[in-house]
Amino acid sequence: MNNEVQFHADVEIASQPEIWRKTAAFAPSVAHLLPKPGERIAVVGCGSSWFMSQAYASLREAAGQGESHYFTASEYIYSRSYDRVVAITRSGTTTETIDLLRNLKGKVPTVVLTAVHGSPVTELASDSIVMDFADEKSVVQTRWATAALGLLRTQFGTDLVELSKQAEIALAEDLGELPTMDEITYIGAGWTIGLALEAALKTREAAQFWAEAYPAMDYRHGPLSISQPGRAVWAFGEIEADLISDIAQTGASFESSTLDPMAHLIKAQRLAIALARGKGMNPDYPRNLSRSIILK
Ligand code: F1P
Repeated sequence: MNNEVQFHADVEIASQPEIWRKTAAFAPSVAHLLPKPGERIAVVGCGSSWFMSQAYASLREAAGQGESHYFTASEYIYSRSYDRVVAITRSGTTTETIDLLRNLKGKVPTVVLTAVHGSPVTELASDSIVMDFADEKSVVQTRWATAALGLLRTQFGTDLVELSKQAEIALAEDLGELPTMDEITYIGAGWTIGLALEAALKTREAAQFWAEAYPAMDYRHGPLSISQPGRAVWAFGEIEADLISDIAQTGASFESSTLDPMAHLIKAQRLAIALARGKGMNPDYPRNLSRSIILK
């Protein structure tokens, strides 16, 4: 037992096994609202919701379910045509996502994943999936992001109840020397690039900590120069042996896991909070950031 302050983020991160089980139970009730196999889709969001969009789009295309593009909501390409657009937004009030859904209304079928009943996006989207049980108090998203991606992963046969056991393992793992690093480069391939980007965003938001993220094979094309002793490279998913040995030659620490990458992300979330705690920061309320970016 320790006397550390418990942040909302601590509680929300620790609740992920339970939230993933709830998501598994909820998924069949909304499966008919998700894109059908063969549809050409775009997936959109901002911040963490954008990175989950990227992960989902990559998984869906790799699963052979159809061409799947991803955009941060402000960069949607209107000249392209899609059978359906999926929007992810915890708050349902993010300006760029609202603007996009307003522009698409009546032109393209849209479905929004949000945590808030009656939020503005639910008025604009053709269909809404509301996962209020995954909402959060912390400004920094953790369980929302994994619940949203988890729900979408059920389309490809992922068993979230089974994954919740891996989440428990990630919650119990020792962070070792990771909180003493002065920089972390997160890498991934395919859908785990979205997880790498999300992990780096967590440390920046929660702890103002220097973190970068790249596709694993592109890490050699420059980012490798940042690596040195006292810094770490963190891989989500399998990384080829040659790359691991190139990382070792830099003297950087290397973190990887045999857990499902979404469970491994939990360890990265925990690290972000540990880094914030170590700097005396409150990760629930990062400077210059609010729960939802509402412009104007
Ligand atoms: C997206 C987002 C978060 C970020 C912060 C501000 O929100 O950019 O990723 O951590 O909370 O908003 P949303 O559209 O998912 O509500």
